[in-house]
Amino acid sequence: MADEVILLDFWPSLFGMRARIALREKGVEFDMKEEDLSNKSPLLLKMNPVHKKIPVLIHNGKPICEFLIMVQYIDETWGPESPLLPSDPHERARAKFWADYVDKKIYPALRTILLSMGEAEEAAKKEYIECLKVLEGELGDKAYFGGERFGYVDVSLIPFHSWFYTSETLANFSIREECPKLVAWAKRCLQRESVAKSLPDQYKLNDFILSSRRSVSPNK
Ligand SMILES: N[C@@H](CCC(=O)N[C@@H](CS)C(=O)NCC(=O)O)C(=O)O
Repeated sequence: MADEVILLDFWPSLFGMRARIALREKGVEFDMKEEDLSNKSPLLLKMNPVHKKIPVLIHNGKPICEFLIMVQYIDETWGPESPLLPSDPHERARAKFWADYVDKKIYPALRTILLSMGEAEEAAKKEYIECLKVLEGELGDKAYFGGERFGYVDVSLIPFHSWFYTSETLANFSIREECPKLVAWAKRCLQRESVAKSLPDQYKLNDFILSSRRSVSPNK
């Protein structure tokens, strides 16, 4: 019997995009079920009763939650010929370190840029650019973070590309000027079908973010 693979997702979600990319890199066919996060479905509440968050991967009826855990599961279950995590333990630890850096540093700075104004926004913008530069230093002259092969750190970071336009216009800076190598890397990633198919249009996303932002913060 063929595998049944369902992804509970929400189109603007950075974490959802990561899951889509990882599955597509492995050539896994899946059914993407769009969630309304203001009115979560009984299936989401049943499959992720602890965090109640997307993405949730449901493989033959069994849920896998939290992206880091999910990507390891995907890597171990499908497409051994195209691994996302390195097989060498030290290289694997290094990839996890940088993906963790993206979650701990880039994600919170981006959220602050989107939700705040004035000094807090300025500080977050500075932090965001500094952290992107640190990542650019780690990338160096390599094609991808892991070298020649697209992998875990690339999957974790590339969804931020679809939010670049909004963060640049809100905080008034140019990522191209600040981090040219990172922009070239993003262009390379976007040539991959797995990425191009999984990232939403940046202008559609911008409209969505601005309207959500107005409902969260009436001053903006
Ligand atoms: N740590 C989680 C984060 C997932 C996450 O933050 N999901 C958000 C959408 S981007 C969500 O479902 N939010 C709904 C909520 O918090 O109620 C992961 O790695 O998968």
